[in-house]
Amino acid sequence: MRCDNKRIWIAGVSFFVLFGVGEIDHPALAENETVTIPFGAANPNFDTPTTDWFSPSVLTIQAGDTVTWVNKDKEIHNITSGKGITRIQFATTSDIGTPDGLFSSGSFKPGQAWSYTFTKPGIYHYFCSIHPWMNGAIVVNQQVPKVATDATGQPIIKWPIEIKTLDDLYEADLSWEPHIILTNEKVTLVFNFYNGITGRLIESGVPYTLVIAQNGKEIFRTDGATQVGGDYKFYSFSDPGLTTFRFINIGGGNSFMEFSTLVYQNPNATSTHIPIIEPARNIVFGQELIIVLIGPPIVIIAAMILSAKGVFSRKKDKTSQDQGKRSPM
Ligand SMILES: [Cu+2]
Repeated sequence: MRCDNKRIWIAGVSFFVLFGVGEIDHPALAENETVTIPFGAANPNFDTPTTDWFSPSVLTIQAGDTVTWVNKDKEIHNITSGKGITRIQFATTSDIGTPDGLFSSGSFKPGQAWSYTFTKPGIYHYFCSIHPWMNGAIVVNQQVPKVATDATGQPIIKWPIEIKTLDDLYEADLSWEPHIILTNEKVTLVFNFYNGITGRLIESGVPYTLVIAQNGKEIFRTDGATQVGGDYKFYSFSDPGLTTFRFINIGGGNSFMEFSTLVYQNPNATSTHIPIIEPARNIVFGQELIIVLIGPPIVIIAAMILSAKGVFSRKKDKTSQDQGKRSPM
């Protein structure tokens, strides 16, 4: 029954891999932000008491958040999506700005407010069409959830994730840290391979190929082999989106399994940041064991020899110096 469920589940995930997911809404996590229209915003002259037409003039939010503009000026204003003009342009040209038709508040009086919910990531410019020098922008980032999610946006409740190959020959437990994957952050992917029938950890090396695909495109591929059951890889994503970890050629055959999740835009990373992509580093257990077993004794013996020599030579020097001091007497 467990296998059947998994088949259905993998089929479901594959559906989303093939056809993609639309917007993933997390309305429960949506927040409200406020932009103030300050006193003096209606005055285009340089003696106006305000320096900002909107406060803040650039607001960064997450998809799903609602922005409320509060009119604290003494005049009527509106919020119109599109690009306005500068005060210089206002004085020298007949240009009155270019609405893009995405949203428009209509006029609202002093003390009144108007709200708009941004559902899609992007940069939204807006202005007041009555006073077109009043420009502002809302930067909408993709929402980062509080818990890791699978490809459908459902929270991943149980770690590690258990997945099986379609032919039932292998089973894997898969985990990664940190659980919520953000761009430009090092992710450690950890996995163990089990016999799909007996459920026992396969301690002999199991070869595999790990393919990471994002938004339908392969972005990383590496060959590896488990050591004492498991292996791990490091990776850093440069782009957000639907991401699939796919293990193929497991055991040198046609067995494969995959898991899809979502990678989110890192709100703290700049777009110029260069991602670190670390290639595979296998745990070479035999070698590490040798280092652990033989390393410390060699170091201890070496230290003993050196210190013994050091003490001996210093004592010898001291003796000869003492002798030298004594001889004139
Ligand atoms: Cu205005």
